[in-house]
Amino acid sequence: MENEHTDSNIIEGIVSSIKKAMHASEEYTIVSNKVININSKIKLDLYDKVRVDYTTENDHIRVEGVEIIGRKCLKEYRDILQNLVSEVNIERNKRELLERLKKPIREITLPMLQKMLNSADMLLRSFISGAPIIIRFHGDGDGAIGSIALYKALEKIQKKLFLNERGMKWLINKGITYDLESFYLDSMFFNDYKSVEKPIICIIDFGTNFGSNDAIKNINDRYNLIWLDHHNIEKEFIGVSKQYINPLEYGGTSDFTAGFLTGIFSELIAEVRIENLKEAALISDMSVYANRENYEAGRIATVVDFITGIRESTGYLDGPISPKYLVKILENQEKMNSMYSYANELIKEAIDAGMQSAKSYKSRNGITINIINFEKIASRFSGYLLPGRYSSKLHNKFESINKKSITIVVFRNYISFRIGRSISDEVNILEIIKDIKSNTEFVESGGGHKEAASMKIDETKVNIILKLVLNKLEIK
Ligand SMILES: [Mn+2]
Repeated sequence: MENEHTDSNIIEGIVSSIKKAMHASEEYTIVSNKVININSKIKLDLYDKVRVDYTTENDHIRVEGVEIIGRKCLKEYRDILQNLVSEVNIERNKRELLERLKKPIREITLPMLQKMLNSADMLLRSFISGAPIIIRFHGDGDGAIGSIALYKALEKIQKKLFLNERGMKWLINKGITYDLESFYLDSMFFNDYKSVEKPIICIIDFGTNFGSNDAIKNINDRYNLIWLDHHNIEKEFIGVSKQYINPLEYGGTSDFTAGFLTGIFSELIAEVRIENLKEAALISDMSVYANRENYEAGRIATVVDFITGIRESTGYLDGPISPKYLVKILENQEKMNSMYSYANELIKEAIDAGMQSAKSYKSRNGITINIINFEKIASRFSGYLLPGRYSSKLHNKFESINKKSITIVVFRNYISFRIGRSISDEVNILEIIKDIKSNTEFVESGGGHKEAASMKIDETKVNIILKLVLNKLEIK
């Protein structure tokens, strides 16, 4: 029986992905001139050609019947997928992107472009055909903003090509490694699927260190990895491969941040205008390319820093942090205003407190070193302002007094360093960290960029380590 709000439709296409289910009916992705996700009680196999009768009612799709009309339709599948991918038109997106890019970003982007295009094509094929995808982004402003950019791009494609929603997994990564435990969780998720295209793990803004090596070894070629990062590449790190994209490999510096890089990647994938987001990523990570005059981008950076910084236990957030959640907040002016002013207030108070409690040292060549114990400050600000994030903001303040400043923030077993740009070459903090690490037993790990670095230490040895650092900075 027809009712006037219901549309009856038929679609014929090829099964490209299966989500196994123990007791319920399995879920299938069918590609045709559009993509549809359905549940079916009849068991289907990959490359089956099927005819699906469905009705739509207020955007909701209900399957009325499924019939298998062909088997092993490999060639047809390939043609259909190719058509769908062509509809996205990466080439046109690339041309338009290149028209917008200016020096010096353009010079760094050009040599990375081929790798980005290959990755974009790979991601699109898996995305469109329903292969499982996990996107892990670093839980700071830069990483989270990168995830928003990619989310917007994929959402745009979904709206264009899909008849109903396409699920995927977005995970915030608080740590800086892609470890074995994460990999096991990811492969468990993938195990529920059978798909023509490979599952994809996409990593944004973290993981470039030897702690990720074990996971990388385990990935082998069952899964595709797309990796967008801008951290220093340790010699021991084995992850530099086909789809590992890092501006540092192409004459760029970490100022070309991962959120910004993911923004450009997203612009290749879909026609999205995300200038403010890209700029916000630069601001959030204190990049030299940041344009601090861009008020809207500054607001985004502050609010995303705030959201990713507060402890979930404070109850301030009403959902887990995902790009979908972040977009909802960014699009709500009222929420933005209140979070923005609250975050700014906290920053101001915390910075005042830090300036008052800092221990200052002066080197012979005019460098001021300020050491702050973050413990007391942290407890007063509900977990927002992680030590790293805090160091950057506090350091800006110290730099406005003396350009030649070093800010050292200590928080339990963690020390964060910020070095003024004008002195970062002569100071070489990465060398100092490496030295202390190889000459003592007190350093668990350390690294970063030459203007922003950190180390994890044996907490009971913090005073010895600070003394060694001061020594190396020629302060007795
Ligand atoms: Mn970053």
